[in-house]
Amino acid sequence: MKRKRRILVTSALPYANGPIHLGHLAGAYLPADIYVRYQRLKGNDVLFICGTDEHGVPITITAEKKGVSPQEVVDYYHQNHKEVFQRFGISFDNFSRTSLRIHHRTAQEFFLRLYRKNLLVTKTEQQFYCEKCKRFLADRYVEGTCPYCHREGARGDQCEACGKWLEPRLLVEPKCVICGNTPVIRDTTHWYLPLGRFQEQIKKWIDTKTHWRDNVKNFCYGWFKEGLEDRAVTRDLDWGIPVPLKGSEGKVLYVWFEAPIGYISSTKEWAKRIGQPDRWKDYWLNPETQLVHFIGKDNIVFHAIVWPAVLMGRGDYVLPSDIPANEFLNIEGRKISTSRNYAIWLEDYLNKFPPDPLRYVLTSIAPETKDADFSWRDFQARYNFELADILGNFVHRTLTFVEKYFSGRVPVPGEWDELDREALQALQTFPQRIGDYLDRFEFRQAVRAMMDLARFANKYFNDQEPWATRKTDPVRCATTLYLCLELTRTLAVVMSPFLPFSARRVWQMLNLDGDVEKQEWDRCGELQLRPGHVLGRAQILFPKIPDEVIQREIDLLNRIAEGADTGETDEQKKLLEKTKERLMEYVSFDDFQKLDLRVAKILEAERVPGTDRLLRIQIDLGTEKRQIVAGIAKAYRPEELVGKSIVVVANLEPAVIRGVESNGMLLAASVNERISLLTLDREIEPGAKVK
Ligand code: B3M
Ligand code: ZN
Repeated sequence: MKRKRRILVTSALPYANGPIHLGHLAGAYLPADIYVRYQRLKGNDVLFICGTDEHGVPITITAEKKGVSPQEVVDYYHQNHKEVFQRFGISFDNFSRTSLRIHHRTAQEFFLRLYRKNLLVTKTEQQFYCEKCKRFLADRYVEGTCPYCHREGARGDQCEACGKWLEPRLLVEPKCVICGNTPVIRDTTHWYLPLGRFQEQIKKWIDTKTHWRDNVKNFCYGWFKEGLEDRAVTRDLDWGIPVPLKGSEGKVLYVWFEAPIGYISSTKEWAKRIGQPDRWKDYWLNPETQLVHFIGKDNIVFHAIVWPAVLMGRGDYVLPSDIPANEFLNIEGRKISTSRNYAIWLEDYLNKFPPDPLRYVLTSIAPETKDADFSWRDFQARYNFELADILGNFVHRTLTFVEKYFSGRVPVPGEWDELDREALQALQTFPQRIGDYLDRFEFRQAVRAMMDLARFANKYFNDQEPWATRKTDPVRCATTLYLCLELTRTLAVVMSPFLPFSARRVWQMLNLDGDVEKQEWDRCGELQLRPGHVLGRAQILFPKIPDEVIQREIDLLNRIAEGADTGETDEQKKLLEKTKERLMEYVSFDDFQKLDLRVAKILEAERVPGTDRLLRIQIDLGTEKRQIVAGIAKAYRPEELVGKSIVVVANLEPAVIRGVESNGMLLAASVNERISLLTLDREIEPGAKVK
């Protein structure tokens, strides 16, 4: 038996100050989730840790700009991140938050430990101070021109253009971001981590990391070349973790000092939750633990240099074994810009499409070694021509063939021929090959190898011509379909890290016991199906996405790029709504008039396959016929709807719900699970306006 490895995987703690977009996913979350799901299937002891980063200037600035408290901002986004990650299938073992007491204590304890070991230096230095706002301008509170690359818009802590980490007072032409005033210089005292003292040790340690990605190593060597300097680990702010020393009122720990400690606090919270409060030590205080930090490239210096220095200074904690940092993701050839809302927000995506297609595409184009570009056309092509035409098609043709000609039971195989032996070989070798890529964090290659197995399977099906052998050589045909079903089963297992939702559906279609997620990766290529086993029903895994649907997404991005649409997500609007609600309870008549409410007659209704809530409804709107999807299947049977006159919002932006296009929304009243459709008091023709 191979020994179980103990692996602690973290994803960068997202700032709880804005929604999650595709760039975040591609950088720190999706690859981590794929890796973790794979390691679980390998039977390794893996723990997946994350949580929201709730301190620091990004949060307070967002709060000030929106006119709400920092607490409201982080409460909202913590919940929001938790939900969207879950909907996207990111399988954290624990999703914590840095505002918890357990984290405050852990971070303060780290600070004190370093302080007592004389590893923190006190210095009085000059900082920008805004006389109008009456405060020191920490980090992003001040903006100006970068002293190194001379580009404008550099923030106090970092220049995004050249990536340099800045000392705020070096900014040229500084401005307070809140009031726009030019700040003055004042003295303030802070604690500094003398990174220079750790340089040799860190460099030696990184020298041993021969397997790290070049981008990460080169970045670090760049820093060593310039020489590491003292870095302040405290700030003058009132939002954050108080410095645990006397006479340090008004000072908090620098967010980048405490946030990585959040990985430890989150592990502690997990251990408590499972009722084994000391279990976190098995990971953090165990030199055998493989500690893997998934991050975006803008976080490299903090994870590969500052954080290891803190851990080395502290002693007895495990150091990171791998830091697979990803480059950036662009959208339709442009840089993502959260301030201009040029992004694709995960929540918006999930309101229109299922998670797996995006998981597939983002992995196929993963920005592993260089920046990557996401485009909707490419998304559609990869979805339609790979997921649907190759993987989905193979599963579907296999299952429908068996349904039709073997009454839905696993056939009895005969002797293997040459092609069968190739299939057996593929079953044996592919899981290993895909796994090797994943172990090396080569996700693009891994997902391609997964698709190659599906490609191979299709070719095997074609070459064996079961539609012909069915009549000429039934045993040959049975053998072929037996192996196709085995290929389907193996595919379900190896696709599950990438496409967990679809893998589960394949498992159901095969009507197999247990969870696909609980299978053994190393044995998933062995023949396991019992002849005679009754299969489930074949379903279409990936219904094609039509051009219009994609065009709408492209148009939306273009409008945002041209400044014609704010591009704000539903949830950003909600947060604003929440604040507005208190001030304004009325909507204007103009606003009401924007809704195009119409009478519609229901022509047909049917369940959306694979859901228990959704109906696909064809309606007559007088001038046109349309399809809408409505979540009323628990309250209405399709038959009882036909012929009813209802009210719909005719100009609601179309959406794809569970792969089905919906062009409008019907109105219904609901209390908890009870639903009552709005119908009409007296007959009136479809298309009549409701006002
Ligand atoms: N909150 C920065 C970011 O979202 C950040 C990471 C913390 S990881 C300890 O880019
Ligand atoms: Zn100011």
